[in-house]
Amino acid sequence: THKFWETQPVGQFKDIGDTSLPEGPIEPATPLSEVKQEPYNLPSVYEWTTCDMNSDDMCSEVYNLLKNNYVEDDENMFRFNYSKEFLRWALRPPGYYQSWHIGVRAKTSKKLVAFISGVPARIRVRDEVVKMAEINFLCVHKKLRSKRLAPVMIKEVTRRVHLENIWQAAYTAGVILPTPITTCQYWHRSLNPKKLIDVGFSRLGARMTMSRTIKLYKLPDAPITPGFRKMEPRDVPAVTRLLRNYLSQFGVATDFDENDVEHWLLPREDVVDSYLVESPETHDVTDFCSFYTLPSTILGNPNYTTLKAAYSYYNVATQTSFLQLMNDALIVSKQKGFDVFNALDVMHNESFLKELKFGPGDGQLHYYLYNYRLKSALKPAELGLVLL
Ligand code: NHW
Ligand code: EN5
Repeated sequence: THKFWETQPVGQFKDIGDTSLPEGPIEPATPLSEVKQEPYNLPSVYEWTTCDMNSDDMCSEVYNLLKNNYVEDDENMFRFNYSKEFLRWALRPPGYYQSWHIGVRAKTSKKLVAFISGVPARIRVRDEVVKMAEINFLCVHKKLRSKRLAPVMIKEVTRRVHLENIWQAAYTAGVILPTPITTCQYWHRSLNPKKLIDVGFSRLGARMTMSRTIKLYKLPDAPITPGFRKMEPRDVPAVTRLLRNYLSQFGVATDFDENDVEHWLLPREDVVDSYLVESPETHDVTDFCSFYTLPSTILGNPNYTTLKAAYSYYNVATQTSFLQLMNDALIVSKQKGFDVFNALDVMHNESFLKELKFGPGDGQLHYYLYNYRLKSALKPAELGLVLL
């Protein structure tokens, strides 16, 4: 039933619960000379292209493919609309490989019809830090679906990752594949309830009026915590220490160094926002929160075209309560014009979701590792990794 995935070095459904299998790589690394040197064959009407995300034209082509063909919710009411600046950020972290930004074109028209990408990352699994690729933005044009193009693209990105002597990968999907390391729930906090209801993102609760609903979700105009401010370049060392210490408690987590923190967490307008609490007494950085900007196109609504969503990224509370810290994140995101604040039940997020009036969504996010077996699945709260 998974003709492709059954052939891949991933945890298989039949092996779930088999404690005799060891934790770690499923297949050993091979000498680079044994990695296939030529690209996989595509159906003859298509050709491979490497996408130079530094080029405005290439970046626009990828942007437009995704804008029109990427992930939708189960009722096809919303479609992710990652911005060009977001894609540039997501695809060019420290040490990125242009060869991992892989497009497929129609030979005759040269139109970009499919895309898949990888970026390098260090991910810690238990006690071991593993060099991996984070695979994202797999997309095949709507008119070319179900032709088995995706397996060829996955094999090609795998080959190019292997050429850099990297043998593991991490990825997420809304669909169940063999086999998740954990399954997370999406939660949503309304910031602009009237619009969310008007566009069908949420519904008026039972025995609720619009004005009661608006009142329910009202937030203060400015953050409450003394010393709460935007992160700046000078904060990179302190934020890195805070985050590394926090993430060390999770079974699977990203291993951020200062370069990573500078790239992934320094604020970039309309891409990523980071705030911290600087103690007014000691000037220590004691708490941190961040979120990224990912709008969705609202499909077929006469009054609105885009839903502005913030997604919880990495958060650490040591002196401020998690509740107050994330309430301040909600306050600043509301001030920035977001309609909704989304979060997964990863890390310690459970501790604030219900109290801050998040509600569970209809979507789940499954996390996967390629060529790395875990003895057993994790709880979402044991995961210290957020993919974009
Ligand atoms: S998840 C978002 C994926 N993209 C979308 O959902 C966009 C809308 N959908 C599409 O564009 C984040 C197409 O439906 C896609 C499939 C392209 C999804 N992951 O070509 P066929 C990511 O980007 C399997 C993995 O006929 P299609 C993460 C499916 O199970 N596999 O289908 C990406 C079946 O295999 P099976 C997926 O609908 C991670 C086969 O594809 C999948 O025209 C990639 C059917 O192919 C998904 N999301 O195109 C893996 N969706 O065995 C990275 C379907 O069941 C692995 N399939 O027969 C690591 C690689 C690096 C390793 C390095 C050491
Ligand atoms: C990852 N890099 O289904 C890419 N989103 O709940 C792949 N639902 O927005 C990941 N269906 O529940 C793909 N409103 C997986 C996600 C795909 C997108 C997706 C879900 C996540 C979503 C919304 C809208 C549903 C529209 C109809 C939803 C309810 C909100 C409500 C607010 C008030 C309190 C209760 C909840």
